[in-house]
Amino acid sequence: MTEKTYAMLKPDAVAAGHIGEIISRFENVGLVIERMELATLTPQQAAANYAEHEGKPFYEGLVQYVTSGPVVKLVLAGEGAVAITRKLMGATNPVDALPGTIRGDFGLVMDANVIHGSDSPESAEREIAIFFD
Ligand code: IDP
Ligand code: MG
Repeated sequence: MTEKTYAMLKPDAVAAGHIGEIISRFENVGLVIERMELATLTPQQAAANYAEHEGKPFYEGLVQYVTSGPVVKLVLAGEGAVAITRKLMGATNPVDALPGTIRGDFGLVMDANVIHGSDSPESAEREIAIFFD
């Protein structure tokens, strides 16, 4: 069965006008865009997506950030979609993300790190259910 992952261009990427450039990278490697929607997350959706981080010092700021403006929600499909997407994204902190990765090329600070991607097939299934019918 073809693997699916959930990816999301965060508000800083959308505000900066980088939707096309970022989505091209997924298309370039052959991932298929199965679902795509521009929307502003509800606090409930943000909290559900980041439930594992509740209570951490950055949690409140993270929920504020991801609900601060429109995001692009994506379901990407293809062999190894979860790992390939994480590889294209780069390290969580743009300071550590290599040039050529999405966070390395479009991000500067951890507080606005451009993109989210599921970290496992199980997370992907859970996250797709949060964001798509
Ligand atoms: P990931 O997005 O690479 O999977 P996680 O550790 O799951 O990284 O963290 C989720 C998100 O929380 C990050 O993408 C980032 O937006 C935010 N975040 C994580 N750690 C910090 C931090 O120390 N300061 C500010 N934001 C953070
Ligand atoms: Mg994560």
